[in-house]
Amino acid sequence: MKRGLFITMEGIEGVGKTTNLESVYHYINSHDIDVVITREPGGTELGEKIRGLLLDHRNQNIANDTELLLMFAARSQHIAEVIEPALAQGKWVLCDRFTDATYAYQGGGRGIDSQRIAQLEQWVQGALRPDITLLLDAPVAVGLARAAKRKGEADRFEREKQTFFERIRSAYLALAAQHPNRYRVIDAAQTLDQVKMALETIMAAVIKSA
Ligand code: Z5A
Repeated sequence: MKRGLFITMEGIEGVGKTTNLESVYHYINSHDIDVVITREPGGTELGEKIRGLLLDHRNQNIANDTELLLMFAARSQHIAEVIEPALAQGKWVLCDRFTDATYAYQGGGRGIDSQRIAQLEQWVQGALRPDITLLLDAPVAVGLARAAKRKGEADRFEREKQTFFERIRSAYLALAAQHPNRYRVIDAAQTLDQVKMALETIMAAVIKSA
């Protein structure tokens, strides 16, 4: 059986990942492709518990390395329980964030050496890497303004300063430049309809060449 395609969606806070992931999911599904939608940190019962620890703003003293290791602990379970089995069955996997978020947030944002992240990536994932990464890119002020309109308490990451998110955006753009074959960068400052159209154009080409 042909292995499925592993597609990830990335971007800073509030750029529209969750909103657009749904439409990408429906677009792929409408082409008779079996696709699993999931997210990180999380995606499994255990992973969602780890997500709760990571996002809880009351956990103010989480050390940077602890945060990094918790991301990879959740990811390890996610790969074993959800991602690998689906890909092996020929299903496509559409994931809201993956290891590029670790390079961007824990690397760019927190300042952890990317070599250390690469070691964990190798250990936890072996050869598993996304086939396609959709990067929704917008100025930090745009993402934060959109996120601010949502109801509810800000989580531990959302309470960070604008400069934290500027470093993350730069890290994402550097990753896109480093992996031009895998990355598709979409201007997420456009209207929702324009972003949706751009994503559908990209996905049409991906489906055609799959
Ligand atoms: N994290 C990490 O540090 N390291 C890792 O390895 C991983 C994750 C995997 C949780 O992720 C946190 O985990 C995340 C990074 C960290 N923290 N932060 N920040 P998450 O993905 O669940 O959380 P998030 O980035 O905060 O997602 P989000 O805030 O839900 O943003 P979003 O999904 O990109 O945005 P959205 O909810 O789809 O849209 C926000 C609002 O804007 C909403 O009202 C939309 O209707 C509106 N919107 C969206 N697009 C548009 C356009 N084009 N025009 C106008 N309005 C729009």
